Amino acid sequence: MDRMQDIESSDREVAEIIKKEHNRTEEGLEMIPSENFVSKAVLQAMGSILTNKYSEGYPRKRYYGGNQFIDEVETIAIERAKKAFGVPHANVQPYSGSPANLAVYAALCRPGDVIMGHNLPDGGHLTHGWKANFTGQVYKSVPYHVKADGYLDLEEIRSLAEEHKPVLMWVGATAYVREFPFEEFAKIADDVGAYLAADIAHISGLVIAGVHKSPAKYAHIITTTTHKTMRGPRGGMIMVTQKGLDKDPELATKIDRAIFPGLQGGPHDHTTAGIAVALHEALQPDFKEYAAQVVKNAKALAASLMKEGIKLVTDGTDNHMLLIDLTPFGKGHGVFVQEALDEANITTNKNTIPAEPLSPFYPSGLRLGTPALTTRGMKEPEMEQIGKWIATVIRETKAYALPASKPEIPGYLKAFKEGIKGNKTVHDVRAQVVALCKKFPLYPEFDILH
Ligand code: DSN
Repeated sequence: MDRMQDIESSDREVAEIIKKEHNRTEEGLEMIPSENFVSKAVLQAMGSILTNKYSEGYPRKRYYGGNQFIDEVETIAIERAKKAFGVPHANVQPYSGSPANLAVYAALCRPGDVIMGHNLPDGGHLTHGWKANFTGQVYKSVPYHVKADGYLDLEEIRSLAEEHKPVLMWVGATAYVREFPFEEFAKIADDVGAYLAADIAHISGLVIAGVHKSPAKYAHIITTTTHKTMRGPRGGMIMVTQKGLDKDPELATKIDRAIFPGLQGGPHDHTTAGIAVALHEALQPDFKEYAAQVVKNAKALAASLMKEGIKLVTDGTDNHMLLIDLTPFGKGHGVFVQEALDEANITTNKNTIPAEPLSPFYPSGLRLGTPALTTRGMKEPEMEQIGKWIATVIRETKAYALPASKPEIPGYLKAFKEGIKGNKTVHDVRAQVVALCKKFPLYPEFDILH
């Protein structure tokens, strides 16, 4: 596949950057739980001429001519989304997860309405009402939390909902490692008359494959990105469930209008094609195996890390993700570990933990996951080894501690980065990581670049 020939001759600078990123992904372990590697078929759809078209509106109701084939591709994507999630209505036009969530507000809430969502430092998402986000400023946001053990605090959620009577409640998060109790959320939302929106961005691939409970019976609306466990292009979708239509027969129309003309202009038709291809892949039997392996791998990685004495929030995982509690190494230690793992070609992200003792900027945890490694074909034996490497690198950071005085932090981190760059143990891990990655090539046809 000579995907890069033209760009190589026409724009060497950008071609070189893509080549460097390709090398980084081939030779490293991509463990950010919201990332994945798409198939060549999805890449081809994304790189297709469908990027050239304008198609404001919806199938057979467009504001531009020449949309007969765009109608076909959007209709296929919609039908596949409905089948994959068992819902009567799907909108595949949101540019990504955040715009999808904003459309839910635009459809259901007025400025000043009460909304409830999972608190950001407890693992929630910006668009679920965080104070620095538009949704925390325009609506009256009442955040709910997880308990000290890392599990959702359903008692608190019920009591806040009864007290504040939200118009809209979110269930879903970006750093929650246990199964979402959709049924319990639905009981609370129904009791207070709220709409329940399930943001399943992280777990949508697991839901399609049946390895995580589906919210379709419990929520009124489901939003998702398409590029995490679903393994499609970067994009978003909003689904309206039968329960949603029973509560409000106009709900599908409200959602569609909120996306267009409410928030967006022309949909990205090449992305729509990529989403259609990814949904087709996700509906195949081998995707079930893939998703089941993602979870098995996460559990194997959790076991390996815990055997090495590393503390995990909730002592394990039900899904694709793990959250390491680094407080035994010091508050804010996630900063050091993310950097040290980068040096070992293991890509993760620092993250807050429940009852975070410091801040989202200097968090005390590390978030990691298995979707991308599983796409490469790695299984339990590799997870056990990777757990040992991660624990080794974490231990190499134990002499470092964030200075109590904030102005001293940047200088200290600079010195740390230099120190870790020269660390022999971390470099030994990197050499072993590269050797492992060579056994699981990703896009070998891109060798044209080398
Ligand atoms: N950035 C996403 C994640 O990493 O979970 C959330 O939007």
